[in-house]
Amino acid sequence: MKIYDFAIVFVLAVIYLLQTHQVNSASMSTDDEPQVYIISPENGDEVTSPFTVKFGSKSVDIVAAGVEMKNSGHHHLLVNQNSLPDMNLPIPADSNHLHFGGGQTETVLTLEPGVHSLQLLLGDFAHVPHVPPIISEKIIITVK
Ligand SMILES: [Cu+2]
Repeated sequence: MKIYDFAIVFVLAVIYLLQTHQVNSASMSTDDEPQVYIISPENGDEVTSPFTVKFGSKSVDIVAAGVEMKNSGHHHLLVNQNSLPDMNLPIPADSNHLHFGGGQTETVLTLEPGVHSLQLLLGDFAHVPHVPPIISEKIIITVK
């Protein structure tokens, strides 16, 4: 009888541990993962220059460049890039790699009429992408 009771407790404990583990891993992969995304314009939008680009973020703090803080960074907007910059080096600074080192969460862009791509990449205090990189979906817009 005692062995039987022990077996039931053991089985219940295993079921409890399995359920707890499943709940934890599910919440980690969805809610806690740092993310950046372009709020507007939306993929496929037609816009007129100049237009505002709004940056969104989740589970990461947006701070100014030079501020060394855990789980933080500043936005970089990649304009018309078919390949990503070297993830081990500071993100280049040019007209196709725009830095928002003041911790800005939006900008006003002027682009030539035509089709353009926009993508956000977060950089740390030294402008280096995180490991793993925190990068948005790439959106395609048309400037009229
Ligand atoms: Cu930067």
